[in-house]
Amino acid sequence: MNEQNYAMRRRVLRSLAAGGMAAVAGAWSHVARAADVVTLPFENGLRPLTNAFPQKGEMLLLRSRPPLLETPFEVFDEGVFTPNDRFFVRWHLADIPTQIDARTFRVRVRGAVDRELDLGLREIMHDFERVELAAVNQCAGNSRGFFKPRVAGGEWGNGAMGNALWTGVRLKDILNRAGVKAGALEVRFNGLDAGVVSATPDFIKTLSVDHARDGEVMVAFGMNGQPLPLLNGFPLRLVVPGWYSTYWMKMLNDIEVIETSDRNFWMAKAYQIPDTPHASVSPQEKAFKTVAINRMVPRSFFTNLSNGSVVDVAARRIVRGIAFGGDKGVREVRFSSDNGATWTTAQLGRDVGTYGFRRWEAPFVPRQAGQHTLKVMAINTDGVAQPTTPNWNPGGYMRNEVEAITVVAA
Ligand SMILES: Nc1nc2c(c(=O)[nH]1)N[C@H]1C(S)=C(S)[C@@H](COP(=O)(O)O)O[C@H]1N2
Ligand SMILES: [Mo]
Repeated sequence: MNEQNYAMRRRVLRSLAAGGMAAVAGAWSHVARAADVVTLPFENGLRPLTNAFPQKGEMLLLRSRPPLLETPFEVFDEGVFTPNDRFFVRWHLADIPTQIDARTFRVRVRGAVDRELDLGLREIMHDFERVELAAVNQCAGNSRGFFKPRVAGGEWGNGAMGNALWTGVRLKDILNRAGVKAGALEVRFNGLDAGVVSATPDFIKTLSVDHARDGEVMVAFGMNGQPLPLLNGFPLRLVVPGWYSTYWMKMLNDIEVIETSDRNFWMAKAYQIPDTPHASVSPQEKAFKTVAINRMVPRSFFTNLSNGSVVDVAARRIVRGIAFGGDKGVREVRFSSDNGATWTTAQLGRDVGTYGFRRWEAPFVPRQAGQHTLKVMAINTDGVAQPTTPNWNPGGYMRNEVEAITVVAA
């Protein structure tokens, strides 16, 4: 462990152990006053920028209650770690604690275990080996706004994702202390949030016992060297590397080992994808087999140029962006400056870990004045490449087609 990491860990530890409350003034139920707006490039893409949410800087506002906040895309050009105060926010249920006392917070481990556990934050932080991992947290519906035909659900641009250095303990170690009974099938996770009316199904997600014990799934209390922002799940959240963030339970306070296959609404009805390549069906298709959404797929983006950017004709410039491999690392990023006719291999930046963002860059010389369509494609270490055509499904999930932008050389 290097010194910087060590200092970071101690900071996280101190601020949590000092009994710091995630003191959050006021509620966010009122609509934030729009200082400015951003227009995402699809129908109904107008988004107010807001600064009104606790521990958050300027964000795109999709909804106030429950909060859906998108990261303005230029933030991703600043580095491979997404700052906590610009990290996207998504909640399903509107009853979210606005303050949590770190001294009294408990997480229970129960169900098909030899010993039920009731752990405070201090025990989580001191009794288990600490681990650290960079991983992309991406909403399954990231980029849903680009779906054509349009689908129901939060119309995100590309900013419902972020990469953080997560600090925490292995879920496996916690489960081992409880002793998972033979015959246990799955582990269910619940957080402190609830629906406003009791008819709303509580947000609960489940992983298989094997996945929960793979040694990578983490109960995290640190995010980029700080305690988690309240809206990102203070004080504890699940980190499920390589899987869509619907499984990354925030404000995690209940871990239940079960001997059956969970049929709760959020596992069996919501977050279902077609069991087809790229989770894709034609919009006319009605009868198809579905499965619960699971592993992420590779993606890549431009961060220093966007649609309509003006570049100097005949001048060499560096085009850059970010990529991630989904459930694997990034093997290669390819860049095209002629709308996909020819491709070159981009140079990759520092590897911060299999599941994190990876910077890429490539030189670009616009030889003629006028429009140039640029494309970028990531290929992961399994050899899975981004598709060149968009997928479609009624949930608006798992978009990962090759991104294209058109810039103007003048
Ligand atoms: N307790 C709780 N955890 C949750 C959710 C939620 O509604 N409640 N939403 C999930 C979904 S769908 C997403 S996209 C991520 C968003 O994580 P973030 O808000 O930290 O970016 O949280 C996940 N964990
Ligand atoms: Mo999500």
